[in-house]
Amino acid sequence: MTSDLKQRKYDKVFERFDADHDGRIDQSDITALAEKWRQALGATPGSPEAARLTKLASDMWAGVQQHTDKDFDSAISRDEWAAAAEDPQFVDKVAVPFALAAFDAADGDNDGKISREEMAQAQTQGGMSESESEAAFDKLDSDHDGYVSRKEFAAAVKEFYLSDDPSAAGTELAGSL
Ligand SMILES: [Ca+2]
Ligand SMILES: [Ca+2]
Ligand SMILES: [Ca+2]
Ligand SMILES: [Ca+2]
Repeated sequence: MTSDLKQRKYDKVFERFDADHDGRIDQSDITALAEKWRQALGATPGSPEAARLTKLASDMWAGVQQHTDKDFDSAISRDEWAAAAEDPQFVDKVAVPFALAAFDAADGDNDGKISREEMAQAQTQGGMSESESEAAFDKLDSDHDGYVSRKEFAAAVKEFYLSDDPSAAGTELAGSL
């Protein structure tokens, strides 16, 4: 049973990834996603950092398609997305990998953690204000060690998808990555 809040969250995520708004997520949207990350993080086109972001996006896309693209047309339709969202494995197999790719993109120094600076750079370029980015960081850094770990981030993503509480930490992600 999918609540209205969950349905809205799933719809919002679909719309975020469907960059050209044609109602399907396909390779062109993933290319646009990698380009958005590249601009947000200030990587030069053709640089190793830009190549790293492109690879992150395509690896994630390959994994996500396996669990969503049931008719093998290399695109996720809204119906396929809605069907996948009903699968108990959706969060682990689709939503978390999608979100962790964005996490790894923001982790510019590749130490497996997001510092306050890395978060600010990724998010303020993405349209978040500095204070919104600070607030999101504080919620995500649940052990308050000054870094958001992959584990903390994955936990927040799961909370975002599975919780019906609009004030849960993961809900911050809806306005961020
Ligand atoms: Ca599209
Ligand atoms: Ca399809
Ligand atoms: Ca880092
Ligand atoms: Ca932490």
